[in-house]
Amino acid sequence: MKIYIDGEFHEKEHAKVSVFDHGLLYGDGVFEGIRFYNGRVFRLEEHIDRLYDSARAICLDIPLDKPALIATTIETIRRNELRDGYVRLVVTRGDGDLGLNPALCPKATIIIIAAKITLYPADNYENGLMVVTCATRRIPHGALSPMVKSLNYLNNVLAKIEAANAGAGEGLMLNEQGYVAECTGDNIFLVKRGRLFTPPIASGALAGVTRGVVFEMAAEAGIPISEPDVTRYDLFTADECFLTGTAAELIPVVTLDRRTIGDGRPGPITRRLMTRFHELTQTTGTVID
Ligand code: PXG
Repeated sequence: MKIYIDGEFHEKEHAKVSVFDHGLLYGDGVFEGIRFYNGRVFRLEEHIDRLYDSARAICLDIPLDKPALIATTIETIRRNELRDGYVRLVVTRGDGDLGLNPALCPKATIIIIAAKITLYPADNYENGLMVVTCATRRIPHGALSPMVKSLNYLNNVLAKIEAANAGAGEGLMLNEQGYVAECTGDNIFLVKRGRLFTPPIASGALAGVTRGVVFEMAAEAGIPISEPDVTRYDLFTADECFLTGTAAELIPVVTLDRRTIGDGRPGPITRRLMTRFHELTQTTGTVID
């Protein structure tokens, strides 16, 4: 395994950063998770754009420009001789001292890891996932923008623990007002009477790249899609429900808080979008070699 850190490639056992890196000390940094399929990186530029937006929002200068970071990401995948997998980009505030002042960190650290990905079990795609509502709320805009894909994932981690303790595959996170925001690492959609709905970004949902692909697929298929405030009532009474994310792709949800959604089976619109998504991942994206 060849891991990129600040201009050099290291074997896994030598790929290390300082204990004074503010990514470790304060969760001060941003990241992206990107998939590549069949020798092509899926939606690479959208992920890179989101990474630079996340960095801008936390006053972090990424010491490479976008074309250079794109080239380095592709080079990392190439050096690992992978055609299908997952690439993680991490940009931390860099090496500093024990104070939280980021001005004492002269240069951001860039880390790129390309790896194979462990997926949700196939059964979840065929028969659907169980989701439970978590007591842990999504971070409010006034504390840290939920738009920023930052290294502060502790509230999502705690929500994930709640979901796992309840025996569920994912946890639903509400915002401070009690509206549905998203899951711990995925966006959420519902289908009602042939229409698609997903919470607005203002709800606290991350502007997921996969979420954006669903909007494109819905337009292409002539399925109406909108972003109203969503409540648990809307999910309990939905015909279909699914999650979207780079890791999960599109995955059907069949129960929320152990209550059956629709007929308890992955629905026809969900299945149709899953099929189209797989076509897109296999045939589009930035070619690796
Ligand atoms: N919400 C949150 C909070 C996320 O972290 C998504 C939604 C979906 O966004 P994308 O752009 O991926 O469609 C995410 C993304 C992991 C992992 O290792 C998590 C994500 C992406 C890749 C890997 O758990 N989260």
